[in-house]
Amino acid sequence: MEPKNKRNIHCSILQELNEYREKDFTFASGHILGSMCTQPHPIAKEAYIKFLETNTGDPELFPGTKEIEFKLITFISELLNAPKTAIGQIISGGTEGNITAMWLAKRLTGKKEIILPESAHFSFQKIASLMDMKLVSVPLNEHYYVDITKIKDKINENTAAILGIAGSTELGTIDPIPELSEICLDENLFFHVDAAFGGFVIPFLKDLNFDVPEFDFRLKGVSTISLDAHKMGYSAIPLGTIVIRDKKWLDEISVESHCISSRKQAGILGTRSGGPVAAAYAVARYLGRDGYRKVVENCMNITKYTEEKIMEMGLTLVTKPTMNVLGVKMKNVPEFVKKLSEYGWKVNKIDRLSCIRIVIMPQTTKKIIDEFIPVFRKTCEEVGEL
Ligand code: 0PR
Repeated sequence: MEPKNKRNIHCSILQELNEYREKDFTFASGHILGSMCTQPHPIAKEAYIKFLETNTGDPELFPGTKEIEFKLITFISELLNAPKTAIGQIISGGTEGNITAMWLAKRLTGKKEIILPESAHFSFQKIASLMDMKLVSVPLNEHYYVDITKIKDKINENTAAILGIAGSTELGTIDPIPELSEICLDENLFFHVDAAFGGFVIPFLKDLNFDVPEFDFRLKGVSTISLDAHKMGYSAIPLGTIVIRDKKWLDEISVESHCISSRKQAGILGTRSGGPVAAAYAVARYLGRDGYRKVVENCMNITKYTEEKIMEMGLTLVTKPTMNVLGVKMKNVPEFVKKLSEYGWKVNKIDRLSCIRIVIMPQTTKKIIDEFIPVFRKTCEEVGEL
């Protein structure tokens, strides 16, 4: 039993935490409509708490957690059709995925230039700064994915890697990964696919017969793929993964570890919570491929519905949605977003494209969209968008 004075402190701390939490937006309200993260599936929450104290950085203490990690990596590797030679790593998310891939590319090639689409996630700017690498940007075509005809001109003797994006941050578009893979095979270049968002979408769009390109290890030129369970994997933050085509490459980003049970430690992080690992594994076990397919099908149906409602209003999209991301053109993005926020709804600003981003995540229902659309219209009228 807690002593009485401690019980009072306990209550007042929880009260204080509640007050802070009330300032936050919640996924449960449905009013977060621009984020690429999600309300975790209920089983994720149970699993997370159960594994709160575990550390996947110390497998001697937590061999059970390590086994779960292995099973999660196996699930992801199968999803990506990884070869037997491949190895997966649990990481914190898409930023670490990109950093790890470029670290590997730099170590394997000894070179420093990254050829990347204009739509690359801003984590590449961190990479340039952290690892003293040079970003060589390639423009997009009219469909808002990389203009494949502009890639070859950029390749030179300093090229360390090419990046392809399978589900862009801004619009959810997919670069021509098969063509990029061919170029990388021909030129013997390292090819990283950033599927942080799209990795849990594209395989299921394929199952649902959507016309989307191949993006995984069946393409022989693909070297690494990163994919986040805390985005469309319906799980809790932080949980990303990176799968590497050849396990031997891991030596390039491993160090000797003298004070923990495993001889070597690979990658960036040391101590890592097993909570998110258990959460992502529980969701993957619970949903399986069929469950994820249904989630994606539902998100795509609601995306279509939202698109229709937006078009009926007389607004235009930047491009037809490839996946569950909509870019809606606005004349004055900051003013619109500010006003909408005052009404309690959140979408994201994409200044570069003069649009707002709406992402239809697993918790977004048709009912939420029906509540949102009248507020959206009113806001547009008030700020002069309509
Ligand atoms: N690669 C791609 C294609 C991404 O879209 C993102 C994040 C990353 C890498 C980096 O992932 P981490 O943030 O997990 O390291 N894209 C989202 C974005 O910038 C991240 C995000 C998620 C932002 C939820 C806001 C939010 O509420 O929009």
